Amino acid sequence: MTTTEQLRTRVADELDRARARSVALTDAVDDGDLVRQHSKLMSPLVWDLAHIGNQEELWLVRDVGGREPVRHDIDDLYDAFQHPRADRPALPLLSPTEARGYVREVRDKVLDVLDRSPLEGRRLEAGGFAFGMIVQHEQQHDETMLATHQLRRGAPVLHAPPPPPGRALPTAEVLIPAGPFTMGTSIDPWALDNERPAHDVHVDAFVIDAAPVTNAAYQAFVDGGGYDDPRWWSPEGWAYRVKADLTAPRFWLRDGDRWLRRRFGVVEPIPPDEPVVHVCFHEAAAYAAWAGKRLPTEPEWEKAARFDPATGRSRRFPWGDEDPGPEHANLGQRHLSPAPVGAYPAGASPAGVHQLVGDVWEWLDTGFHGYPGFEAFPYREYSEVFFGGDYRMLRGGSFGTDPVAARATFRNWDHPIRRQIFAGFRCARDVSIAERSQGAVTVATREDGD
Ligand code: AVJ
Ligand code: FE
Repeated sequence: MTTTEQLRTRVADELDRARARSVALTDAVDDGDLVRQHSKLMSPLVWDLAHIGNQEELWLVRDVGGREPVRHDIDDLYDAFQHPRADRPALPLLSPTEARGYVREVRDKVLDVLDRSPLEGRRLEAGGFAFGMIVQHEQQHDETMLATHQLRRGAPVLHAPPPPPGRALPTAEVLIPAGPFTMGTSIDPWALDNERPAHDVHVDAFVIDAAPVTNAAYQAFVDGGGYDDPRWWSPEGWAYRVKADLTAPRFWLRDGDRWLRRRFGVVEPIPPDEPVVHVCFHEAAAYAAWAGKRLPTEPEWEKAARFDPATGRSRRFPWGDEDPGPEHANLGQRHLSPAPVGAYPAGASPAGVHQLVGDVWEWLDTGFHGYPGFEAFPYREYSEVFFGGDYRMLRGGSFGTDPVAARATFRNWDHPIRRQIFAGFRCARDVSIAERSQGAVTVATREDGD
């Protein structure tokens, strides 16, 4: 088989995998549930489904394929910029049956377009980029639909085995020595525009938690009055904490003197060793201040996740360049919760930082901007129009993120008040003078030993 034929097969497999997930998420509920709005923050599931098909039609049927529109009359309905999520249920949307027929018709044409594409030459087609972009788009909406399922009331309809057990980590924190590293990528063929280009960034020495903050650790903050003490909160965070009457992570329920949580329709005790999830940026930053730490910056996170001190180069993933397997990370909705800390020793970075990829998106203390040399491609509305807005970066993906959109260069962002996403965090801090010299000794020793 030629390389082009291998790529064609890979693209077809990825398209199939994404579609199987979209179908499972939408077949899990009845038609009434598909058209209902489960939260003002979310679209009806049937909007996501037809929007997935419409994006696929725009880029793969019309642009790459040069074909006639399948349904030119619905572009406006499924343009996310035309209608805020809260207004979408009132639109004359395709019915569930029509939406299913529409995405099937588009997909049939796309498989034909794929058969005829050279997968090289034109930038949109080279390396299968447009197909990869559309696969990632569908998987991102599948994660959004999973968040809608979490918001939905009623009996559980999604099922998955529990995550693997955790185990104790050798250290709670890891020191990352000062120095430059390569951030972003210019070579990953399916990397989106905001991950490009690769560029060198100097990062001062810092200390980062070896694992995300757990429910038990976060509960100490809650039970210790953290939500009642403005000292820990930024002025903006405190204003939101008061306005929204935040008292604990979203989906936590007080039951006498203990806490429970609701997770995809199941009410259960909160597992102490799992990363906390469904906290907003302000809650994450308040916890970090209470703990005497801070949130990492985006360059710090990416350096912790990608920098290989033995070679000086940046990896695709903390464990190396291989695609994620079930031993590396909790991704792809294989489980319906984060996994306990220590569950993925094979996924740790060279420095010993665990669970950077998978489990929970991690809030970072950095806004959304383009890298030096950024160029919008193929459309400004994916990234560029959000630069400089009221957003904070999120990295690493969650248990609901597919591996195809979980590269260590992948960038996500959201408003700092959002809690319905599968987001948690880990803390970082500056290094003390004593640690700085200790860190230098550790690095020198390692280099001497090589
Ligand atoms: C990158 C996750 C913020 O869901 O709004 C989906 C991805 N862009 N359709 C979002 C996206 C267009 C985007 N995030
Ligand atoms: Fe979209």
